[in-house]
Amino acid sequence: MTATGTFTSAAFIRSGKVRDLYAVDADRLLLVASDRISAYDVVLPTPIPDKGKVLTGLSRFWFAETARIVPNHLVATDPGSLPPTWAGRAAELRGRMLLCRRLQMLPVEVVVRGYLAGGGWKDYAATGAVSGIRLEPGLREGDRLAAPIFTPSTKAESGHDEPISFDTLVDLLAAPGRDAGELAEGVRDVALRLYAHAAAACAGAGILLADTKLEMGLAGDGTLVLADEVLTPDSSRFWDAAAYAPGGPQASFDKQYVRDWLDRAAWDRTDPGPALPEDVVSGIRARYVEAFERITGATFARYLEEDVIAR
Ligand code: Q0Z
Repeated sequence: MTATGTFTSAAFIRSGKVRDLYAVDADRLLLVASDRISAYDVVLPTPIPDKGKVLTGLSRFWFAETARIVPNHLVATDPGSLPPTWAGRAAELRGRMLLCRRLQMLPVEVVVRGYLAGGGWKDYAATGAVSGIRLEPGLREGDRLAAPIFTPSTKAESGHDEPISFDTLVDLLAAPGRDAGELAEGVRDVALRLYAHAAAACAGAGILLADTKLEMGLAGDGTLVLADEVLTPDSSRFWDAAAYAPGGPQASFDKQYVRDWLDRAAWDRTDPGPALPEDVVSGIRARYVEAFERITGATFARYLEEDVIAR
């Protein structure tokens, strides 16, 4: 029984579809973005090289961009800032890790929509409202909303998140000695300001930010903090402005290439998905890299180089 082995196995908390979470110490967590890709809710057996680094690079970009709007959980990105027990994993972590402050996570998904897509479109089509917000009649799938809307949802352990009204959000945020109404208003205000800032930045890069799912938590002193990954293609819908054609489903900037290939592969969308051929893998990788480069204005090669130099 080595100290290293003991710590490493004790540190693992859980895996999401495409990310892994570890405990570093009492007040810090490590988020590691893998190269796994999911499509139609199934994790495919073929990884996309550098996908985890692209998404981590985008989160890092947005944390820096939005720090004036809301504090965030990011502590460090350099493997050298981890305790010595992690030294053997530095190479695999570089560029894809986020060392974070451990927060008391809010038990909801914080969603903002600027366009009608996905679950928002389904709810509107069925009821004329999304998360209890009644929208003007006659909207089509993919239409831009007159103003972005805050549409929180539950955090489902399995299956899909359910939309909730603002009043239900207040109920879910209730805790002794806390003004849940004020907290919910703070969450909504920060979420709408984050969306407005990011949508404007994306628009300048020819990308429409259709919607985004954020996670927030509370620091020990009660401060609202932005957490998890932010404004990545896995947490947001990015559309190519040049191809925008409302009145039906929009092509996803990053995933359309894999979805189009899967649609032709006659796969029934049950686990396991089919292995991806090499040319499809490189095509998907190129889309992720293009999203990174358009949004950040930096080359992905430069991101990788800068990350080799420990900072
Ligand atoms: C994020 C998740 C992942 C699976 C917990 N700063 C924080 N403080 C407390 N908890 C979290 C965070 Cl980011 C936290 N998740 C989501 C991430 C794999 C699930 F990498 N869970």
